[in-house]
Amino acid sequence: MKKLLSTKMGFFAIAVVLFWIKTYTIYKLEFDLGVSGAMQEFLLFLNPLSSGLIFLGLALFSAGKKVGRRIIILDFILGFILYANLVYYRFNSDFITIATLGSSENMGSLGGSILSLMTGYDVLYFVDIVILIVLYNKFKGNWSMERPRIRKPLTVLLAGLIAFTVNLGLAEADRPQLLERAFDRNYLVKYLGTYNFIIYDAIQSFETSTQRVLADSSDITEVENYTKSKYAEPNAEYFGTGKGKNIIKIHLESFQSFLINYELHGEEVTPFLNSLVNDESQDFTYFDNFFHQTEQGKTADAELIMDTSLYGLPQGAAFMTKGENTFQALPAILDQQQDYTSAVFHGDGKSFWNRDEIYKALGINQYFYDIFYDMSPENVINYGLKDKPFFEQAVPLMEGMDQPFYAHMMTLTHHHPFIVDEGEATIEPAETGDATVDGYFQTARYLDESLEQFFNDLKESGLYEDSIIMIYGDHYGISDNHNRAMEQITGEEITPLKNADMQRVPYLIRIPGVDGQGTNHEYSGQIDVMPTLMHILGIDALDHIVFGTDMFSEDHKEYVPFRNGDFMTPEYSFVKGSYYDNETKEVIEEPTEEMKKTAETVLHELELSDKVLNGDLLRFYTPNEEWEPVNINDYSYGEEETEEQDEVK
Ligand code: GP9
Ligand code: MN
Repeated sequence: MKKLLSTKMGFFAIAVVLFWIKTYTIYKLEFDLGVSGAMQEFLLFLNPLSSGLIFLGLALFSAGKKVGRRIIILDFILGFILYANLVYYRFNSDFITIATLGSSENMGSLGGSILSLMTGYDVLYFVDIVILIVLYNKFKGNWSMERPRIRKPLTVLLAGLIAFTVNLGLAEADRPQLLERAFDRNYLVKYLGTYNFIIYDAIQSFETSTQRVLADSSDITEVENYTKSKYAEPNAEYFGTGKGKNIIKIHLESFQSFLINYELHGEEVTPFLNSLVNDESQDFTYFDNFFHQTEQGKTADAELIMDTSLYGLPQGAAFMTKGENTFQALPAILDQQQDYTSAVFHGDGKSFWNRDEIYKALGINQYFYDIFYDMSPENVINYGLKDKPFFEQAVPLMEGMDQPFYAHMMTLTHHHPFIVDEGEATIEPAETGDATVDGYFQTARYLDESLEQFFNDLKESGLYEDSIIMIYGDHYGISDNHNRAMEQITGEEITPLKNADMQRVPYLIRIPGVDGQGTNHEYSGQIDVMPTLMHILGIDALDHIVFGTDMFSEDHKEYVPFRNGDFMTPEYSFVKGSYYDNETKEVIEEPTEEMKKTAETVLHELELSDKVLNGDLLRFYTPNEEWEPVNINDYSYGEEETEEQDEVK
C-alpha cells in the first residue's frame, strides 16, 4: 500500500476506487432506481468507473504535486454534485436537470425544505475526501515533480472511454432506445450513472432549444390529425349545462386520494372533503380513478396540463422553459368565446414557476399573488400564506371580479415538509416515525378545514349557489422514498403497481342545476379536464389541440399516461417496464398485442405533445375563425392592479 501511494498513479488509483465505492453506496442506499436482474445490477456497479477514470483522470495532465490537489478538488466537485442530487432525490424521487437548475428562484425558495432533507450521517458521504487529504499530505513528499509523459493520462482517458462504451453498449442491449426515449431519468441514472446523465441532459437541453428554430407549420398537421382522431363527442346530457356560470377551481396542494375516507387514530382526516365525496344528495361527482400526470414541474405541470391539455415536459417545468411559447389555453378561450374573466389566487411570490410571465401567454387576466394579501408572520408558514387566511382574503377579491369568472384558487400549506403551527393542528400526527408522512395528515386536516371555511364564505357571499366548483389534487405529496412508512399507513406492500395506484388524486366537480353522479369510476387524468370543462360550457373541443378527452363522454379514452410512458387502464397497468393485471396484481408475462399497442400510443401521444411545446407549434395553428392569438402585452399583474385591489379591500 505504502509503495502504491508513493506514486501519483497509485494515489489516483486509490481516489478512483474510493469514488467508485462511494458512488455505488449512494446508488444502493439513497436512490430507488428499480434495478432488476443481474445485468442491471452489474451496470449499476460498473457505471461509476468510467466517470471516475475520465473526470478524476483530467488531473493527471497537470505537473508535480498539483496532480494530487486537483484530484482532491475534482473528487470534491463530483461528490458535491452527487450529494446535491441525493438531497433533491429524497423529496422528488428524481434527479436535478439543467431545466430545474434554471429555476434558481425556485431552488432558492426550497431552502427550508432542503435542510429538512439532510441528515447528520450524510457527513459520511464526504469521508473519502478526508482520506485523500490525509494520504496526500503523508505521501506527496515521495512523488516525482515532473510532468508525467502524456502517454499515462491519455491511457487513463482511453480506458475511461472504453469503460463507458462497454457500459453504454450493454445498457442499450438491455433497454433498446435508452437514449432516444428516455422518459424516465431513473432509467438513465441506473444504466449510465449520475455524471453521464448530466452530460446527456446538457446535450438534450441544447437540442430542444434548437427544435423551435427548426419547426415549421407542417409539423402541426400530424398533431392535429392525432388529436382529432382521439376526440370524444360530448355527452348531450352535460354539453352546455354550465354555460355562463362562474367557475371556481380549487387546487389541493400535494393531495393524494388515499386521504379520502382514511381514518387515523379512529378519526377521519378530511371530514369535509369526505362529506362532499359521500354526499347522499349527490351535488358533486367524484372521480376516484383520476390521476395526476405531473413530472418535475409539479404544481406548474398540473396547471399547464389542466389549462392547456398538453403534457408537461419530461424534464424541467414547461412553465419555466416554454414561458414564451404561444398557447391556446382555457382562460383565453373562455374570454374570447364567452367573455369570462380569469384569475389565479396564490399566496406565494409572483414569479415562482415563472407564473407572472406564462400566465400572460395563457390569457389569465388577473393574478392575486402574495402582495395582495396580509402576509403578517402569523399568516405565513413554509412556502407562503396559510390556507385559512388565504381563502378568507380571497373571497372579497373574488367578489370584486367581473362575472362570469374563472377563478383558480391555489392552496399551499399542505406542502412538503408538511408543517402546521402549534395550536393549528387538530389531529395528532401519524406514528410511523417518518416525519414527512406523519405530518402529512396534519396539514391535510388543516387544508380540509380551510376548504370548509371557504365553502361557508362562498355560500354567505352568494357565489356558491350558481358556480361550477371543481376540486383537484395537483400531484403526490409522499414520494416513493417513504414506502416503508406508507406500508404502515396503507397496511399493504408498496409494490411498483401499488405506487402507481397511489398517484390517484381527487377530482370533484359540481355543476349547478345538474345532479352529481356520486362516485364515477372512469379512468381519467388531468389531461382530460380542459375538454371536459369546455363541453360543460358548450364549447366543442374538436377544433382545439387537446390531448385529453371529455370525462363525461361515452367515448372517453380510458388509458391514463404518466409522463414517463407508464400508464393505467381499468383492467391493466404498465409500470416500470411490466404489464400488471389490476385485479390479481400479478405481472402479465405475455401481454396482448392490444396492450403493446396502447403502450405505443401512449409514447406517441407524449412525443407529439413534446413536439408542440418544443417546436412552439401552436404559433402555426388557428383553431377556428373566432380565434385571436393572445397578445401578452394586453396583460400585466403589476402595481396598478395592486392599488386597484387595495381600494377593493
Ligand atoms: C409554489 C407552489 C408549490 O408557488 O405552488 O409548488 P410545487 O413545489 O408543489 O411545485
Ligand atoms: Mn404542488
